[in-house]
Amino acid sequence: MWIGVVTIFPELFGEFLQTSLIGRARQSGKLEVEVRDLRDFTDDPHRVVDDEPYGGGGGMVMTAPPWLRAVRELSAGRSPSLRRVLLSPQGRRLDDAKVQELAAQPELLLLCGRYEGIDERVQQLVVDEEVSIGDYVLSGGELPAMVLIEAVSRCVPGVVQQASSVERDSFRTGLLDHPHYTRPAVVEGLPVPPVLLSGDHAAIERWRQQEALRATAEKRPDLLAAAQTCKSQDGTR
Ligand code: 4GX
Repeated sequence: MWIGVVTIFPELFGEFLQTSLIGRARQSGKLEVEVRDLRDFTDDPHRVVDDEPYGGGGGMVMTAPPWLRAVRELSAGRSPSLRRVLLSPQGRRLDDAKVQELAAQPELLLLCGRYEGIDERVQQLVVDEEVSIGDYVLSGGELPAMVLIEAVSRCVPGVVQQASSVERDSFRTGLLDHPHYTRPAVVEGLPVPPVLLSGDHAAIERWRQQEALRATAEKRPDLLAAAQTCKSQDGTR
């Protein structure tokens, strides 16, 4: 999978792209990430990318021309299915379904805005969809882009070594994860649930399923309700 990123802070992506799962996915060639500086697409010597808003009101707005150049230059020679995604609080909220949909694309181009946002005509001309990572305000689209890259990468075949761990991930099953334990067996007087030491794999599986259900009912009852609706809609009850 190829992911392009346009930002005025390309350095923010450095360590992130070299570390752990993403670093390995890039080294193995399963993932290619091309981060470009928006300022490289300006034509003035001061590399200015913002201006005052028409209508006043303070704050600054990113100007359209560098974005149009950047998106068009990075799109050239890419597949026609390239999805151009703007990260913004006005976008559709990112969830597991959207992550899987984006991961199924061979190519994504992520636009990371700053300030009050980007001239609206950029959206009209070169953006396919707007995605938000949640209802809170950040200072730029870079962290949202990293969130999206990390979530999407996990769905690219071969990126997560153990495919079963992706299938078991919360949300893929419709449930939250069950609790996890590792050594030592007792932590400040708290023991590991004995079933996990029993060696009875069927009993362990039942316990995990039951704990996943319990955790979901307690922490995210809305997920259980949604899973019920899905099941009754697809007719499997
Ligand atoms: N989920 N922000 C983007 C500037 C901006 C505004 C409008 C384009 C259009 C955010 C979020 C988020 C803050 C990133 C404003 N760029 N992005 N930035 N929550 O809060 O995605």
